[in-house]
Amino acid sequence: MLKPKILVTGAGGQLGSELIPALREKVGNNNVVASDLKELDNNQGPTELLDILDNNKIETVIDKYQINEIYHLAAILSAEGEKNPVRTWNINMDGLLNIFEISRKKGIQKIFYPSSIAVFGNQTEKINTPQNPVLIPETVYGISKESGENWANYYYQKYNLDIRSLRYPGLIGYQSLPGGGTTDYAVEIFHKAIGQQKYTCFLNRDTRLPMMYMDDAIRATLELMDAPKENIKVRTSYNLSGMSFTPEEIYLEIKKYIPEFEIEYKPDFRESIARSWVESIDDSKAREDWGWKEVFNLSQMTQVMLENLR
Ligand code: NAD
Ligand code: AKB
Repeated sequence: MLKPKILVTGAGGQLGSELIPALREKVGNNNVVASDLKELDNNQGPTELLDILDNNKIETVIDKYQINEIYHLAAILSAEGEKNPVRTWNINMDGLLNIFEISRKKGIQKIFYPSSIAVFGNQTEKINTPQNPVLIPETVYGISKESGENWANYYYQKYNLDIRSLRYPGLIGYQSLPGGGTTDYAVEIFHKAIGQQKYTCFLNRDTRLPMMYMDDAIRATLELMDAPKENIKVRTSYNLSGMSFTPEEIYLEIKKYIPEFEIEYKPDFRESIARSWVESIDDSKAREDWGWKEVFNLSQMTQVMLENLR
């Protein structure tokens, strides 16, 4: 096995901003190239301006740094994606196929592809959703993630390309802001609780969604990527579970620390996206195959978020 030389696409987003330091801590600053469409405010290691639709530039960057692992994070998320479905499809799908095809040709050793609970739809079992349920997603983002999972499986079966994937729940962390998703409310609510002490929520009070604290998500990613190849039995994408809660439940948890905090509910188009997803996830395959176990529940996460944001 070569020493990892990692390229991260979409590195300036909510996940990338926290994954980059974790990867650099693990393999060394200079062995992780952070790339994005936008300029990155990052001087701990190499950075590149990289549009994932630009094949030539992807190849140039891979050659320049002798990349052998890719974390392909760049995508348009659920809510933002609905504003321009065709553009979302192009970025999410053409970008992904560019990465898979170039990786195959250049012999990249490992690829991480983040999928999402957005692959689930109204016909999916809502409670304790199994690994292989009916997948008929309602958003273009969900359609692209579900198709991406099948492409990942295809490239593994046909070319033995070692692509590993997680269906992340909504991610919540204090170091970065979310970028156009339906679960964004669960980050915004902390910022508003500390700032204005009042929050207008775009989901209904009782809309329950799977969520995960960022530290758990980063650890899951690193553990999946470190697992021996023969342990990775799911080549579409692993179900992954942390916690599940409603807007009212997280509000009441925050209110324990900030009693004057108030919330009102004004659901918009994101409510129907959230309702099409599921409430809780059965991630027993991830637990069996590579030993996944979450650490953070709602009360632990709330405490850490408030401590750090203050
Ligand atoms: P984000 O929207 O915060 O960041 C995405 C990044 O991609 C942005 O920095 C953006 O500039 C970049 N980007 C967009 N178009 C690009 C292009 N053409 N070329 C290069 N870069 C481009 O998203 P995130 O929350 O950091 O998510 C990262 C990945 O994780 C995505 O694939 C997303 O689907 C997945 N995911 C995230 C969550 C979550 O809750 N954050 C949950 C499930 C899955
Ligand atoms: C979104 O809400 O779109 C993302 C996700 C769950 O994929 N946070």
